[in-house]
Amino acid sequence: MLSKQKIVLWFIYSSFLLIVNKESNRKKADRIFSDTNTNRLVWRYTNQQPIKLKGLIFDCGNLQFEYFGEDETLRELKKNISKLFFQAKVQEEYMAQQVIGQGNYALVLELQHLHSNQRFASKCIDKKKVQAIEQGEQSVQNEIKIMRILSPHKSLINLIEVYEGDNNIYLIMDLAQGGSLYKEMKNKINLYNREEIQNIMYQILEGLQYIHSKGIMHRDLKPENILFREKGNLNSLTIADFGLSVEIDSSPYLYPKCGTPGFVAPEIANMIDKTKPYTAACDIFSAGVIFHILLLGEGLFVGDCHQEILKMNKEFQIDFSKPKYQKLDFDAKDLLLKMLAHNYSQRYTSQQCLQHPYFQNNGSLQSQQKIQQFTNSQIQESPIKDSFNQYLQIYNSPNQKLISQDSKKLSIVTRTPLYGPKASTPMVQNQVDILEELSPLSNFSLDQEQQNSQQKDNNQIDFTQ
Ligand SMILES: Nc1ncnc2c1ncn2[C@@H]1O[C@H](COP(=O)(O)OP(=O)(O)O)[C@@H](O)[C@H]1O
Ligand SMILES: *[C@@H]1O[C@H](CO)[C@@H](O)[C@H](O)[C@H]1NC(C)=O
Ligand SMILES: *[C@@H]1O[C@H](CO)[C@@H](O)[C@H](O)[C@H]1NC(C)=O
Ligand SMILES: *[C@@H]1O[C@H](CO)[C@@H](O)[C@H](O)[C@H]1NC(C)=O
Ligand SMILES: CC(=O)N[C@H]1CO[C@H](CO)[C@@H](O)[C@@H]1O
Repeated sequence: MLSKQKIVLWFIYSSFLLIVNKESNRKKADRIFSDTNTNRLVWRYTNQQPIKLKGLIFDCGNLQFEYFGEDETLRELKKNISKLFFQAKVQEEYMAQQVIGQGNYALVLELQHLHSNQRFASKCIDKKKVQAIEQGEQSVQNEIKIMRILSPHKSLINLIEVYEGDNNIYLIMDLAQGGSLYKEMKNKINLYNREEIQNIMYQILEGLQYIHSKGIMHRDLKPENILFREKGNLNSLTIADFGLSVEIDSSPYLYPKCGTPGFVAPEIANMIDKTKPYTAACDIFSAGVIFHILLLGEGLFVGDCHQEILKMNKEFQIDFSKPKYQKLDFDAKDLLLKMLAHNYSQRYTSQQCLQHPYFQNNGSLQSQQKIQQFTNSQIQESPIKDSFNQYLQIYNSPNQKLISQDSKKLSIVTRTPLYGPKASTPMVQNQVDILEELSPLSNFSLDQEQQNSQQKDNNQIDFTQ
């Protein structure tokens, strides 16, 4: 019985792969936005508690599969094909808990997985809002594609699966419960000590090494996009937000000139020919700016507004002979300069950075295993604490992202601040407009169609039409 079922499953799985391959020759595998309701997987559930999987329906062109099986096997199948398909009816698998973040066209929620009770994050992307943005659909498709290439890896926020409802796309991801590096820096009352900086930078560089090894560049590395999996654990760092990530060899890139003022590499900020490829070295520059903030408590380019910061950024107004840099120890300064090299071909790679004496020095690898509390840092109040906070205040005022199709200038697209003064977390139930598809599951029942199909024999495939 079981082996027969395995054979049938194998058959379904191979058919999926066949269809996907055929589809990708003809069209994109995931036809999101356009032609909704096709190419989606609809799972069927039992109506007993706890709810179990009992089958699936898959529409593709004029083929329709219907399959019934055991929960355990279907779970395995679900995992196997979650990288290939958009699924329907997110509310049957997840229950919304609370809002944890917000972007211009996406709301990030904490979800509870009904099957495992595990917590996840979901980026809920409003399809209509995305469609109104230049190349918006393409950008969402790209984000999903990149996350699928990269997942799973410990240094990154992984994409688990994707759902599509009538109004939203749901990217189900690992939940980072420790907030962002940005938030962490804002709450910090003194500068980081050497060990903390080594820890943070080592993990960022490890993440980048992996991303770059997959032929991808992040392009928007900054403290807001560095998250911690666990509260109070500096060693649980992960890289998030692949919204601007692209494949390095896919030039001309989607949004060729993009990044954040103060973090964007000079070769991107000053780019004239938007069809010209650039390299993963742009991420090293941004990581170098983060390193700079951690070491000195202020940004590399300090200005009164984003326009001013961007101008300094483009003109590369840096003077490493300033007294503040003399205070740095040799290794730290050396690594900093190698990461911030103006000429991208002279910038260190992530691999070179990880092997730099700065990390070999004083047991940095050992310290990675150690769990550190953010709060009880040993070092004394720093005299440059004020500049640390000053930088963060400037930086806090409107959070902006650069996206420009025009190669002559970098236009700034303003986004909702991610970490403004935090309003009390809105209850999910009140976000009806955005969350109509993801209401807390209080009321699950099988619809008529499902009840009818329940009578059918198990282990069967229907090809209709
Ligand atoms: N996996 C996650 N776990 C916890 N919080 C997250 C997660 N993903 C995003 N967030 C929160 O939501 C915010 C917005 O998400 P992000 O992916 O950066 O969206 P956008 O690209 O619109 O800025 C993040 O800054 C972070 O605070
Ligand atoms: C899932 O994938 C694994 C590895 O490719 C395979 O061994 C297994 O049989 C698959 N299971 C199902 C139910 O498709
Ligand atoms: C950048 O560095 C490379 C390698 O060292 C060198 O060949 C190139 O001329 C440099 N470019 C500029 C603009 O200095
Ligand atoms: C279940 O749904 C019905 C209608 O959709 C509603 O009237 C009822 O209050 C719901 N019950 C619960 C427990 O939420
Ligand atoms: C492992 C190691 O070498 N630890 C040393 C790090 O540096 C401090 C002083 O800065 C020493 O006290 C530790 O022994």
